Amino acid sequence: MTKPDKVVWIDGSDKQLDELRKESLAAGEIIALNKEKLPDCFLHRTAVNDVARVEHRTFICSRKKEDSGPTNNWMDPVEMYAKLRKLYEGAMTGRTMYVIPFSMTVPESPFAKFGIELTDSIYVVLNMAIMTRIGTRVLKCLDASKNPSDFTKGLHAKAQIDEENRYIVQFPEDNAIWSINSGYGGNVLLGKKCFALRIASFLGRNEGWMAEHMLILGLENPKGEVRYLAAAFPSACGKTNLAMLIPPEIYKKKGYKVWCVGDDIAWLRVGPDGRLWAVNPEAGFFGVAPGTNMKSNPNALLSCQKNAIFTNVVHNLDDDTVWWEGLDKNPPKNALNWKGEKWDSASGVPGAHPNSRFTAPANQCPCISSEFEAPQGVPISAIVFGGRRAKTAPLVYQSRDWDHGVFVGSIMASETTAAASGAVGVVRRDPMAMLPFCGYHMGDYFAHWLDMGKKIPNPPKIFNVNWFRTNDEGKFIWPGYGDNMRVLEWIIARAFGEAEADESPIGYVPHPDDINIEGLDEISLDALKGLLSVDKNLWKEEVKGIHEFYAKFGDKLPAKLNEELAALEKKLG
Ligand code: OXD
Ligand code: MN
Repeated sequence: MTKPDKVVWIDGSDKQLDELRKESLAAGEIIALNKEKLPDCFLHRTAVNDVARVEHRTFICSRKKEDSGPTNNWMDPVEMYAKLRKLYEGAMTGRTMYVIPFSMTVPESPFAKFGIELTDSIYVVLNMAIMTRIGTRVLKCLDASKNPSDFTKGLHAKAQIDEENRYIVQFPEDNAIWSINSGYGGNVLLGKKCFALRIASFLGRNEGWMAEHMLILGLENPKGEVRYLAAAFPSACGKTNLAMLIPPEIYKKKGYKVWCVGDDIAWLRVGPDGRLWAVNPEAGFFGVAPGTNMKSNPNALLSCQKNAIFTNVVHNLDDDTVWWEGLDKNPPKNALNWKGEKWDSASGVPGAHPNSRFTAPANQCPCISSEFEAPQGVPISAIVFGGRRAKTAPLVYQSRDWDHGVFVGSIMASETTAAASGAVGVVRRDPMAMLPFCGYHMGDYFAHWLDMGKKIPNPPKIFNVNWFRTNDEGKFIWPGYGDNMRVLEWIIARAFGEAEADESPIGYVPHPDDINIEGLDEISLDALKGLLSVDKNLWKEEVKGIHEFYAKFGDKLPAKLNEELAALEKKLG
């Protein structure tokens, strides 16, 4: 259909990848960076009209519309295939098609799922080589696999990068992904959002497991025990930062450490011991560059100092390094912006695109967990949901049980703008942070969560956090970053029955004394009390919003969630 001039199988060898880098350099698709300062790093610029995921052009083409649900775009698969075939027809003429066998999680893991991505972009091959396991090693495991649903077919063509004909389409019943007219990561690295979330969430429901938009981290205590949690936050709420958190000095002195298992996606299954076990299906980080610096996330920055690909950042021409807003206070003088134009930092126009990215191998992260590639994954003791709320949600609360926890996840919301002087931003409901990534009807997805609760003899405890409460001047009250460790400590202690809590209408909240604020000068006990308080009037307003949101799902909304909402209303009085 695509009629490439040449077909190249990707074997995953360094030799082949090196040759592809050379070809990509010669074609001007990537730019080599400073060999001493950023060894084996490259810069890429996407087309200016192709810089982010395109939710309005993303489709879940299940055979029946009601299986896609009210939160996804849908088109009849027969119609969609016909429409796309026309666009793919001859799209690779004059180009090479690369055949990338890839695996999500280590191919030898019993949880591994495999895919082939066909693409006409070397940039995609080079990124997939960082973000997934690729090549001959994968083909061997794919050959040995007996389950047809272990294999997903991915097709990507850049075509003309035409916005009007850009489609990111999942066909869940066919295990197929077709992406066309984009070259931007989230749309074209098919292992990530398209497969590991949209297709995998559908497979997980059929097979009794879960694919979630969650980071995974291990918290090591001074006794050397490591306890794991998984946390879901909407895009741009600091998941990568939390996954690689550096504990405050007082914790470091006592011997606490945080280990990163994953920063974006978790696949969760019930283990033989009755606990929920998580693997990170990815092999790398595709992180947002702006705002990443030695204070906000040194581990992320250190991860991308070699073998990394930078997309849409500033190019410092003096020494062939890269820069972005928030990296440091010294923007380069002689530089090109993300569009490749001469750039003057004094102009006030940002040099890097706000969604510019680094792609970096996870095993380069200084705090990568020793269990990062453990085939069975890590046992999860706590699940944490969170969003950006200026007022309503307290710093942390715990659900009463699994079903109530599912309710808490289902009402997740994040504000699109920071609040100023008491005015709150626009709330977008993003259940379990899966709004753009659920590969089937969200009402069925809630039902699957409730079902899973019955299948996990020893389920993790479920929590909600909000690092983003603001004061009357609109300033964040909680310092965030490394100090989030103080909240994680309480969460993990609660998960093991080692900490106290008070009851509130929305769930259990810590008593202010239960959160350690030693060495945290900017937060008084009074401020902490405020952060943990539950304002019944705000929550009554919240309930109205939840009713409206739930109405979307009609009779697909599990009765249990309506009961939880009614119970909340009653508790609020
Ligand atoms: C991401 C996202 O890129 O959630 O991880 O958008
Ligand atoms: Mn994400």
